[in-house]
Amino acid sequence: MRLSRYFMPILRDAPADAQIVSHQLMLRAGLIRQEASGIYAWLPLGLKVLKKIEQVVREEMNRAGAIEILMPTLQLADLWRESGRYDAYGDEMLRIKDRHDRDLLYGPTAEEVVTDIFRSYIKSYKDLPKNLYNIQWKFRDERRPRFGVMRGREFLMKDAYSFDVDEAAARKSYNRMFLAYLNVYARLGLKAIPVKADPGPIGGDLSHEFMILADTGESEVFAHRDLVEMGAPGPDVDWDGDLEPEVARRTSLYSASDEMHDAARFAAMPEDKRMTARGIEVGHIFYFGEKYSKPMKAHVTGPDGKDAPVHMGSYGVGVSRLVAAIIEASHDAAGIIWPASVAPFGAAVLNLRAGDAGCDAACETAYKALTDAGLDPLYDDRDERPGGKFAAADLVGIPQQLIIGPKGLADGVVELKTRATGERQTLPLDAALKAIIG
Ligand code: 5CA
Repeated sequence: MRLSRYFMPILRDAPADAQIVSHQLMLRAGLIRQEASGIYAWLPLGLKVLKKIEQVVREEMNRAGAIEILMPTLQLADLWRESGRYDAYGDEMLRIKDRHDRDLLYGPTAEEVVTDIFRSYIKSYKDLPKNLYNIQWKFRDERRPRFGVMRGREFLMKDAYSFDVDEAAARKSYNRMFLAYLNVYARLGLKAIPVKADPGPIGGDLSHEFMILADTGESEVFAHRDLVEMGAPGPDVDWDGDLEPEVARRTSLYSASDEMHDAARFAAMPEDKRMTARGIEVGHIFYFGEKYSKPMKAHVTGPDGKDAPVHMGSYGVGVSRLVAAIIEASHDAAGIIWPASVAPFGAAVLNLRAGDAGCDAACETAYKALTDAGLDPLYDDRDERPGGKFAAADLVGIPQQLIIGPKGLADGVVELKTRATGERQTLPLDAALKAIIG
């Protein structure tokens, strides 16, 4: 992409009402624009990152055996009357009437819709387990939308729903998602810890939240220090095998959100292992058995020939919140430092004297080579001061920056800057391209 033709509206100053660094940087780097309280337009750069996060989530869901569908944003109130949640959900639900005076709502989650789909087609335990997921916009009329997309009203969620014949099988589905989630966050360059959580209005009795540690997090987290360093299981998990030991290795170490905190158990741990921190909740998983399948009559015939409600769990990832969470975890005074897996552009070419024949030719060569290598480079071909170009590339967080100017070219060299470390190397263009492309 040539920056002179792109749409990347950079702001010199963050609007005064942006309180946390990720919100400030998302506005300054031109990732989002607020359209209404808690409702945002995604500008080109923000959309690119959002799509990349979405794709990582999708790949890890598919790997763990989940199947993608797409459910509508607007749902029938009658389905929620069946489950008993229509009145219980309260003011967070945006309620709408259509021209036939029928009650609709903008889905805050999709347990009812997916249960309705399931019960229409699946009647036998032989078709289980199933895990259906979608990546779709949700709406919750939050009392205090704040921190930009961190707590929005309209937000993008990946929500998966598992269906099993009994509790033991449902536990296996839960374990698959538990480990798949750790892989998602690791691929996004994040250290996420699972903490025992309160199921809240989703219901059920087994639940974990996944927390990114950051001072600006809205939740308080208590955990065993070793859990932070334990890392993800990696892609080679045998998803059909027994995952209980791998999950138990993590859940046996103490961790809890403030609602579930057991101060006595925490105090019993060695002092140097006790960690109290702030966390950003980037995922939440639940096992709730028959809570929806019973009232909504989503039954399957078991091996004994008897009909019984299916056992369900649901599994959410805050996809749009993750854009902000990654920035909270990875930035410096100059701007965002994207992990390569979600960077909006893989590399930048900075032309320090646009219009100079030598600079233009070298930049075009670099731009073509990086494009051909699939790096999706951003070429800053604007007629701008070098300082402005350096600042823009650092602010929007391009991982590898190729700096090409007349002085260097006279000596046969260019500069290669790595955003994360600030390290600069001076080398011939060919060698620099090789270093980026590999
Ligand atoms: N039905 C379940 C799981 S599919 C569910 O709705 N879970 S949830 O309420 O915990 O939401 C899942 C994830 O969505 C949360 O972990 C959080 O990362 C994200 N999320 C929830 N509310 C918001 C919000 N207002 N703004 C941005 N992200 C949110």
